[in-house]
Amino acid sequence: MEESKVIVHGFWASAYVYRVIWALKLKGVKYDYIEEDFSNKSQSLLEYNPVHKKVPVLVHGGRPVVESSVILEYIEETWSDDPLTSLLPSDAYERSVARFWIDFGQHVALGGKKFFDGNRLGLVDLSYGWLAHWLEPIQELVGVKVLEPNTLPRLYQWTIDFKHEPVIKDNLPDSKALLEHTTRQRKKFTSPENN
Ligand SMILES: N[C@@H](CCC(=O)N[C@@H](CS)C(=O)NCC(=O)O)C(=O)O
Repeated sequence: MEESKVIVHGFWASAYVYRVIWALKLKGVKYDYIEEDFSNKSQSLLEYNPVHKKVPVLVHGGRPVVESSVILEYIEETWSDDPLTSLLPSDAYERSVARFWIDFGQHVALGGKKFFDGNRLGLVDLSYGWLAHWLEPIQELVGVKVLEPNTLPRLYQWTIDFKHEPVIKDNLPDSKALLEHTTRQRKKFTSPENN
């Protein structure tokens, strides 16, 4: 195994996987991608992530890293030479604030900034990235819009700015396919066999 080879095991509709893809692209790290079939997971996925058996898995030089938030930190620490591609603030206190928000899970406080850490995308933005694309099909399916310019203007604007960034725009699953996938998932979870 080549020491620096990077492989991502993913699934096309997974927002967790896209976090990792966006971080690698922002860092300019080349990687191979392996699409997983959940009904027939690859032997390597089962070996690399025996506890959860989930994607994303990042394999670097033959060693697996699992859990998207852990992978994001690993990417940030491993490809740290160029300060222009850093995804966390340089100041330790600011980093702790960024990590608080990554951990917090739900919030709308962006202050006056375009992205969570100012004008450039960082790990906090990538963590919330699912809101910008994966919430749409959910809203469409349930017929309720929670993220609207008049209800959550800052967060709404953030989703626009986020999806406008080239790395993000070029790396998103197709909206129509995602809606179909979400519809299938909903049917599966609400079918009587699951209750
Ligand atoms: N906490 C995990 C969640 C990953 C996750 O839920 N992955 C889903 C795809 S979105 C998966 O691999 N599902 C396959 C399965 O449940 O069998 C992370 O952040 O990486």
